[in-house]
Amino acid sequence: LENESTLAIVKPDGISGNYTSSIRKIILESGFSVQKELTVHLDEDSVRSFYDEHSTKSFFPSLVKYMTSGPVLIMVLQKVNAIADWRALIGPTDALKAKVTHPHSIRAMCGQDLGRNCVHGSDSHDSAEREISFFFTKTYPGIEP
Ligand code: YYY
Ligand code: MG
Repeated sequence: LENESTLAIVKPDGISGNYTSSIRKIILESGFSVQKELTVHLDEDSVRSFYDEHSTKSFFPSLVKYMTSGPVLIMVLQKVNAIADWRALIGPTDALKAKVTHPHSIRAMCGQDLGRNCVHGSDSHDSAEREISFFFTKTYPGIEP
């Protein structure tokens, strides 16, 4: 069993709703270490590029608007099985459904609905690698790696 890294984001509603410390507590109590973190107000081009896989979906404009509506906290989390375990902790995409089916999940705690679900988690090993390098490289503007 080897350590694995995944990308977590506390989205704008998570920050503005003051859920950051609760989320960080859950992260640490669940055995993750926070390898890297940065708080940044993403611009539209960054969000479009980060969520490129969804660029043709009808919800894309609202996703871009939401993700640029305020600062986000971006973290690299590490533990054994980090990718699947973080996805399990955050719960299903639709926070309204999460409140019913996964009431102890992070999205149930701080999300509002399908779009505004307060946290992100990489969904696979390939996504985790892409997403971590997206933010934590010298090419991302304004970030000191
Ligand atoms: O990986 P996850 O965040 O759980 O969901 P995705 O299907 O990758 O969608 C990314 C993001 O887009 C989701 O967190 C909320 C938003 N979204 C939406 O607003 N409406 C949808 N029907 C699906 C996703
Ligand atoms: Mg996804």
